[in-house]
Amino acid sequence: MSLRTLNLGILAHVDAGKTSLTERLLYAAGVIDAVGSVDAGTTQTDSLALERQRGITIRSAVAALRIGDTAVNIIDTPGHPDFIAEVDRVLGVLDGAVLVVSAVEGVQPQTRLLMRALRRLAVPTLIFINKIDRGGADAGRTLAELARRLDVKAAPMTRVSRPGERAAVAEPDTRTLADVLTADNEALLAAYVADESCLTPRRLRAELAAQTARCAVHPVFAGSAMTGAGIDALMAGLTDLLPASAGDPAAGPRGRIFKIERGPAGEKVAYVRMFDGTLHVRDHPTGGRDRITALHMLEHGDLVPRDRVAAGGIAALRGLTAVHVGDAIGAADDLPAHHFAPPMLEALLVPAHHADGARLRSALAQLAEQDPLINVRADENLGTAVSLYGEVQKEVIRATLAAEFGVEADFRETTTLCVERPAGVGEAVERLNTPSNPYQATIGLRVEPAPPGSGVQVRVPVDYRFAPLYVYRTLDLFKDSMGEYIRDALRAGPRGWPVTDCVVTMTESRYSVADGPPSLRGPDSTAADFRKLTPLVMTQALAESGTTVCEPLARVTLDIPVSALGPVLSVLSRLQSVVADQVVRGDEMTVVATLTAAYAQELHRVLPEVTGGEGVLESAFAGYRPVRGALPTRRRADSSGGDDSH
Ligand SMILES: Nc1nc2c(ncn2[C@@H]2O[C@H](COP(=O)(O)OP(=O)(O)OP(=O)(O)O)[C@@H](O)[C@H]2O)c(=O)[nH]1
Ligand SMILES: [Mg+2]
Repeated sequence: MSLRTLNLGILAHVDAGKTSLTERLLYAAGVIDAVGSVDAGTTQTDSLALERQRGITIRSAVAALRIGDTAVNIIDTPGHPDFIAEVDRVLGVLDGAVLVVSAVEGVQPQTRLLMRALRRLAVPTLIFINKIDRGGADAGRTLAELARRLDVKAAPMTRVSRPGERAAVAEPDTRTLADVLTADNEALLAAYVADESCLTPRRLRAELAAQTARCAVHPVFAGSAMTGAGIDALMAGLTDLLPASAGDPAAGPRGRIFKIERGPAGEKVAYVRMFDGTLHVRDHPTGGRDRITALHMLEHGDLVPRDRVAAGGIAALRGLTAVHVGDAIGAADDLPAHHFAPPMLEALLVPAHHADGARLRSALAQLAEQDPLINVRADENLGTAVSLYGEVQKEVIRATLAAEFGVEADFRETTTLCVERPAGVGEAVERLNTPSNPYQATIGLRVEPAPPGSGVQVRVPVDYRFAPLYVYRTLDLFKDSMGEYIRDALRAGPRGWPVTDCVVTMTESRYSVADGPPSLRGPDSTAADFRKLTPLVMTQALAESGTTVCEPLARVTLDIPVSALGPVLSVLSRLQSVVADQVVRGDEMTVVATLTAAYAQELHRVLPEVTGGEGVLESAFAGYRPVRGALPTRRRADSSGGDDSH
């Protein structure tokens, strides 16, 4: 029997029951003998100590099960908005998803955010209305919310009876299916009108799978992860309605690293999803010197050693010491890097004990492999800045540092993460054997502004005669290394913020050797000369171009009772927001406004107060805008403590 593979993401707002559902599916498929509980800290996928203590998922985790002839890799993701980056990394590796919605809390802002991302990426998605056993559960109301607030075409697959009781059941019921499916399919509608009996259950199911695969429809199941109600129908849906992974095992390897963790001996373990081709133990998949020393695949709850992973599969690879989360294997670079907003906050981390500075930096460097947003700045004197989504993430980082690395550290006050854009063109050069140049290298750099949102582009149009190939071995390696030095140098512009939206071109390059012509004769240039000279030249080029400090903007969508409009508008005006839209629907209304990210935080804080707890806020990144008035300079860590006076 040949197995099909389905890489399935479980996504939802915080506490909707993703981990409990994953656990229930593992149980139903016979992978585990007893259902673990989030509350007791005994589930398969909340395996980190901190996750177990807090009953909240922090990192995405993979589990495997088999339903009939389908091998399912389930990726349980965190629901808290602070950990959205974990979801981001997973989105690009999915064949399908289950979006969980609680029958009690209903559709949340995070649910909308996730659904939009799933639809943007065209990930076929089933919806599971969970917690039908809990008091206050109402599957019908939740279904209506799906249509209204998620704006999706839902195909109800089950009917709930005795909601809100432990004995609640969800039974297959597809009476409305024909209506839903014929709505957008003229041919099917015509056939249906001509002869109702032509829509056999089999034909309906096939049509449903086809419409689900192109995200035209989302089948909606209901049930309870806690009691197991509705789980059979959901499992049947996973295999019949979601498309398995395609891909050619004989093609060139293409894959993506979506998770990195440390193994028991502290070794790096990289999880790859293969799209095409096959990777074997002892392959060098990253082009560098790193080799796969061991390869494990998830089977029936265990990681089993294997000698290869083929298209469609997920494997844990050892030996790839230089990989980062998000890296592509082979030509897999056609994915957008980010599906959600970048973090808009940053805080400085300061060791509680002065002597722990170096240990803190090395611990953070390790965490940064697993979480690329942890931003260990190049300059030691600037301290260690961490990009953040919110307060919970701060607590988690502190607790992880203490528990896993034995380093106590505290966050300084959180600030908005600004960026600097070059204000014009700037050019600088440092030449060999000149008094101002302390290093054995010539480097010229030009920095030019590029369109907002374009990030950093580096060009090194240097030919082999001017690259020290005895140091870098190949011209490509030299160009890659220069790119790295330049990007490093751009991590802090004249005002301390990362420089972005620019093109940097290397305009000159020379090296010296002992027997070279007089002007280039001297001690042999080393990699360190190029690495250390780059930031000096970059600083001069940026001083010439000047930079504009820009702050992140948030676009907020507020759902509020009409009666709260007055107080909400007055808060919005105090927070210098620009109101873009107001729509009234009965006694509810939606207000859309744009404001700086710093104020969006404040709005979040005061919203319950001004709306009697009824307001719901959804906030999205809306680009950067030049800061008006006094320019904020990025804080520097002052490890002697206390003094923040610059
Ligand atoms: N009554 C009832 N409780 C449930 C059900 N599913 C989950 N819960 C409870 O809801 C809480 C959250 O469950 P989790 O499975 O951790 O939710 P999650 O979506 O994984 O949460 P995060 O990963 O932190 O976003 C726990 O207390 C569960 O016991 C359900 O079907 N019925
Ligand atoms: Mg969870």
